[in-house]
Amino acid sequence: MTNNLKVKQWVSWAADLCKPDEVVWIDGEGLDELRAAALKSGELIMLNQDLLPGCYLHRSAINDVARAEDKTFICTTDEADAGPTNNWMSPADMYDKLTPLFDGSMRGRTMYVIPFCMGPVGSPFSKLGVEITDSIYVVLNMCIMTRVSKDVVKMLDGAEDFVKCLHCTAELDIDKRFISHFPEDNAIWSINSGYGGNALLGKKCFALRIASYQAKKEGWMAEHMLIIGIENPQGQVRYICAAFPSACGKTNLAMLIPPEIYAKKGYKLWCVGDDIAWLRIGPDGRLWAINPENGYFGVVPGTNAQTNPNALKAIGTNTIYTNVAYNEEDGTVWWEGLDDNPPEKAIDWKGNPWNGKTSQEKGAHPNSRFTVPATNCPVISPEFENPGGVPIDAIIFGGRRAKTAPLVYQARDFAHGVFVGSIMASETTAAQTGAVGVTRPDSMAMKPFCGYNMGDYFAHWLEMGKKLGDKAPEIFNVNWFRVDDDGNFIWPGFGDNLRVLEWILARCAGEAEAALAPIGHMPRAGDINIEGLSLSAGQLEELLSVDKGLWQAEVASIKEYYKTFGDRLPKELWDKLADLEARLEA
Ligand code: OXD
Ligand code: MN
Repeated sequence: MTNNLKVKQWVSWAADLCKPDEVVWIDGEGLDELRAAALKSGELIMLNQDLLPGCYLHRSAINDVARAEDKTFICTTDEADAGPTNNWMSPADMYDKLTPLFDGSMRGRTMYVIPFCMGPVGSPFSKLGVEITDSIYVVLNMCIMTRVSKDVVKMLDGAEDFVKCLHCTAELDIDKRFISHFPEDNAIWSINSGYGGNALLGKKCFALRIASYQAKKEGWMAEHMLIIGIENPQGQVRYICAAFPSACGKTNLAMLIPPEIYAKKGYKLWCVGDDIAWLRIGPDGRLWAINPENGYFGVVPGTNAQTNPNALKAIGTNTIYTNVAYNEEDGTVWWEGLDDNPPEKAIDWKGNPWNGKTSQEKGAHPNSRFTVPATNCPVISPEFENPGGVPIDAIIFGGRRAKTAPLVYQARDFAHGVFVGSIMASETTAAQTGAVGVTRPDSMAMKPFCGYNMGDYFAHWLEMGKKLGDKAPEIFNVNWFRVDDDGNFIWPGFGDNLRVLEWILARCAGEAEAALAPIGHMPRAGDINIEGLSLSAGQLEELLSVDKGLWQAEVASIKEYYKTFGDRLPKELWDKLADLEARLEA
């Protein structure tokens, strides 16, 4: 328990409202007792401790398996401050709506209070939060995904500011599910969901939505980006941030294994983070990044010894699996894309008997997840805990686009890069509820996560670029998901993405050639190393081709998208769009 009067008052206010039987403070110790209670209640299932030490399985409610964007709100006094990409309700109306739902919601249950730190303890980048929840699953996940310790409690004692995160699983009633953010009050209220992105409030809710609002006010950036270091054969490590929409391979890229020809030369990859970056201008005027999280909450299906061997190693110990299949024969887990040998005697993610050899149903939900400590990653960067973060050479944007975007292109300058990020679009995935495979705008991969008007967010990016001046990172766009006329992915992806990163870093160092295309600088086919790949020169040409007709249609849809921001869209972006249109016509 803390000495911080503000925290104590807020916790006692929440206890008066939710009326739990008891209040338990969490400082990262004594978690075995909580695990034992969760095993007893069935909230957790113990996996084979010889094969998967410290690993457990959780099955969520069937209606609660992904982020609920239609139930996610940004509650600002002025509707225009939430902008056209967010659902909005006034703070007063939302508090009125939610207070009766929270009233007595923890009767007969325990209220857990979790002080947590986003970012390395003691880092000038880091921020504190306190999550109140009635779910042991949430407590155990928060203790992996954020820093929870006695040191954090001590930090909280003297803290002026903390984010108030109130969560209750309640009845898991989908019609009463709300994930509400109050940026002006530093507060989050989430009810009727236990899914990670809706309930682990340090993650999307705080580290992106509330933090992006704080970042705009305080002059830094909170982004949906992985952070990696690439070590060259001379032992120099250079860092890249990359923004991709949910379930588009960020965790795979963050832990990639260099292809053999690169590994032999001595290239190595270091993972700083797989999902979120907080970026500040450092004393040297460059952009520096930390990963505010302490673990990975990754998509399980498709993870295997080829796609992500490092993740597979990481999730062999101390991992919470959510919604994968349970192998009754040996007490392990299985998911689609793990191997060709699904168990015959198993339980699927819904809790039903399942035979992986004969069943038509999936054993694991497409958005089933692992929660694993960052330090489990075999290629965790030695800089992971560095309070000053790492300096960023390049920022990459990327979506899932079947045809339009080429494998890679480079923005002409930082402001043009802001334009490139703003026009990002991607096909939806299972990480959010709703239809999968629908192309929608997803500027900077932040559409579901920006806690304020995205027009103002673009202006903030442009402003940061001006402050960074000639120290600004170079900006690129990549697309690993181009398909041929038969619908097959052309680019091999995974570890081979390093080939594209090599060109990107060479461009940053002024060591690689490019051709100027209407959309930006592009490698010529010979500039990407395809040695050892079964990719023909023709296929590489196709990957790098820019179809004018498709881009002209793209310009038309960007115009419609931009119009939704009205006068909050910076004029500079309209100018860049006009410029693109003119270049396409030229
Ligand atoms: C995630 C997401 O869980 O983006 O990281 O949905
Ligand atoms: Mn994400």
